[in-house]
Amino acid sequence: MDEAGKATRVQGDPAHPVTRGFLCGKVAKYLDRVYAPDRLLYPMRRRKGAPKGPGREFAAFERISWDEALEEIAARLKTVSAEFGPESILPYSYAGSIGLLTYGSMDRRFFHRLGASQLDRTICSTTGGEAYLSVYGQKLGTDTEDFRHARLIVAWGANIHGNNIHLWPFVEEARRNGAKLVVIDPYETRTAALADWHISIRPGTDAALALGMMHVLVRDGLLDEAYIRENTHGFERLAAHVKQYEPEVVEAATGVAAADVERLARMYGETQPAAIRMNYGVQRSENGGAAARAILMLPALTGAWKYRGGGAQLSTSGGFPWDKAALERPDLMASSPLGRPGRVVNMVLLGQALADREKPVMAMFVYNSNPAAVAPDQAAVLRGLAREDLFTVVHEQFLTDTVDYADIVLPATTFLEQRDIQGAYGHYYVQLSNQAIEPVGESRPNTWVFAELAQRMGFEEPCFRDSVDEMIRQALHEGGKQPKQLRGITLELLEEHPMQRLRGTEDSEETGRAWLPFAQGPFATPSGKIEFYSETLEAQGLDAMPAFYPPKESRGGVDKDSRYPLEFLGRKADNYMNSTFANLPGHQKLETGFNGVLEMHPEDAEARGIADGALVTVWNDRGELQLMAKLSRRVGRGVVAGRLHWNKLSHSGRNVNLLTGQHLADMGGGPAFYSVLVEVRSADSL
Ligand SMILES: Nc1nc2c(c(=O)[nH]1)N[C@H]1C(S)=C(S)[C@@H](COP(=O)(O)OP(=O)(O)OC[C@H]3O[C@@H](n4cnc5c(=O)[nH]c(N)nc54)[C@H](O)[C@@H]3O)O[C@H]1N2
Ligand SMILES: Nc1nc2c(c(=O)[nH]1)N[C@H]1C(S)=C(S)[C@@H](COP(=O)(O)OP(=O)(O)OC[C@H]3O[C@@H](n4cnc5c(=O)[nH]c(N)nc54)[C@H](O)[C@@H]3O)O[C@H]1N2
Ligand SMILES: [Mo]
Repeated sequence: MDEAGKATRVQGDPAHPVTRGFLCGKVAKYLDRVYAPDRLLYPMRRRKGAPKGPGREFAAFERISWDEALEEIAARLKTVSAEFGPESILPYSYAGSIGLLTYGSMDRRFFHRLGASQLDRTICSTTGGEAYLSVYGQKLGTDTEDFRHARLIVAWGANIHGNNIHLWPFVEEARRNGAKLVVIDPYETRTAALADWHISIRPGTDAALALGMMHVLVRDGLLDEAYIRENTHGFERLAAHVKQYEPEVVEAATGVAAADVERLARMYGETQPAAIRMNYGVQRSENGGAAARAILMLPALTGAWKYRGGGAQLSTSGGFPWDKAALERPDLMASSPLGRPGRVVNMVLLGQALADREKPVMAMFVYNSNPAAVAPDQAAVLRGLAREDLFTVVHEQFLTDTVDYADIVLPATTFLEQRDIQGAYGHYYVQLSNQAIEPVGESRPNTWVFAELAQRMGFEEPCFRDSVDEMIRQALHEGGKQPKQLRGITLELLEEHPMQRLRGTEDSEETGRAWLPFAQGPFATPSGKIEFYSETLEAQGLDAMPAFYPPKESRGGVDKDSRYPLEFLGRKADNYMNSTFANLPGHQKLETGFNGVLEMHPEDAEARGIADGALVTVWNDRGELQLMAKLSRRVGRGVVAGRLHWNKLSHSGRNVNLLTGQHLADMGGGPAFYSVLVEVRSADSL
């Protein structure tokens, strides 16, 4: 920080055991964001007569004071609630700056007390999350720091180098000691390009590959029988079930040669420790829950969990037993005008929700999210956001695609301008994230905004006056019985030592033995074991054991003669965070060569008379998008790929989510961003 209180440098903490002082390229340039000339600095109101939608940027708005903004919002929410019922108010938020309080605390209290619709936050991880819980009962996984001990690492739908760079040094360390890295991805990511073996799989067919691997493991006895006997449920039925997934059957489904299925299974079954890094790529698919379940069962068959550096990691978030009830206060729903919990709206189905006339959404409050760019079926979403009878508030750092549709815009702080507490989904440390600088301009944190609004709504519960520090203490169960993982972790301790390992996840000092999450039971599942067979899912009408069905919207799907023969991957950019950073020149420069581009296999391009660099139209029933063709063997035949960006910075004013749909995955209500069919033509042909 300089004398004027301006931050001058963002750096990693060299003492952090996972990140060890280095930052990803996006955050290393974070000050570009904090002090960007186009940052939102004060509240604004849409000018009378200025239509909703892109094009006018700041000219669409006039500056107002916080008082005016909050008064107007409170007044509008009261009228909407009185006229249409409180459930016609919809909060819309996702991760934003990822701190616990910023993610969900005062905001949840506010909407619970209001009686608003509840948002089901499914857009990222709920499909895989439910899959994980159905098998293991808790979202724990191989410690990031332990990947260095692996002899085999399988990155399964996980772009480690692009999206999860802090794991990469541990992968490199393992490889220096002789480990092999295998990547299973329909796209040749940076990770795949660096791997020992890239298996290019047809999108949405991972369940077949995992079941085929099980087939080989069972057939050839590459199993840890003692581990299976002691720790798992339903093995006999699983063994019978996987007989049908012969390598040739798997080849036909996945495009992975039968010999490669054999080789992968043998490699996996014969190498210990073997670690699978699954990220959320696999589960963004119609059949994604089943695929995640099947993959996650592999280490239970080989007993990989017994070895340091073995097992699997999807997320470690289940290790953090925050007091969510104290933070979010769901009990307040009972004292709302509704007197009961509000209806639940799946955030993936925003387009539908905004078009619903029976149970209309009349006011929407967006924070921590940019749905105009990140939600699927963009045409439906934008149609909804453009409704003149919808009152929209957006709390943001920048004039995003969503802000273009706002009635009231509120400026938000960045993580440097507020205090928060953080868990993780790739490690096991609780962290205090301190405020480094004063809020820039008139920006304010989420917690402040909802506390202020609560006062203006006349909410009298004392919890609406809780300070940030009080909420941090509540999250830690301070003053109550702390769960063993958080025992002794208090705000005072964090102020002194801002990073605390979750208790009980440390290696034993006495025996020197490693802490391993699933080396033995009991497990938090109904049977107390790892569930190959799930009676719980069966009772819900789902498959008791994972099975493969080709996604309906895929080349192998029901509509084989589809007018749309190409599978489309609308992927994340390596240098943005979903849509965050996409507006910053420095980040755009890093992404050079990929902005507004459609990657296409040369043979698919040739068949359509498309040359490298040509402007092409990519379309399906949901819309059409103009992109620049980039002929590339990063994608296989039959697959094309584009990347997330801001709509208004894209050639046709729309991004890849114009092509994605509101169809859901098989579990958890998650999106099927990667089950999308399209056709491509040269933009000047008809
Ligand atoms: N640079 C960067 N880092 C990020 C983000 C970002 O936007 N940019 N986003 C953050 C967020 S919110 C998340 S959730 C994580 C997600 O991190 P990841 O889960 O790694 O994210 P994705 O890029 O969605 O998916 C990973 C890979 O899955 C591949 N894939 C698509 N379909 C299939 C399939 O059917 N089978 C298989 N095997 N692979 C498939 C994609 O091509 C992609 O390379 O990353 C975080 N980190
Ligand atoms: N096609 C396609 N679509 C996808 C994905 C994909 O891979 N492909 N990935 C999906 C995934 S995994 C995810 S997680 C979602 C992410 O979707 P979003 O959560 O909407 O993610 P971002 O695009 O990063 O937008 C977050 C916004 O919050 C703002 N923000 C940051 N911090 C704060 C804060 O403290 N307060 C407030 N009020 N605002 C803040 C940022 O400025 C940013 O504009 O996108 C999904 N959409
Ligand atoms: Mo995500």
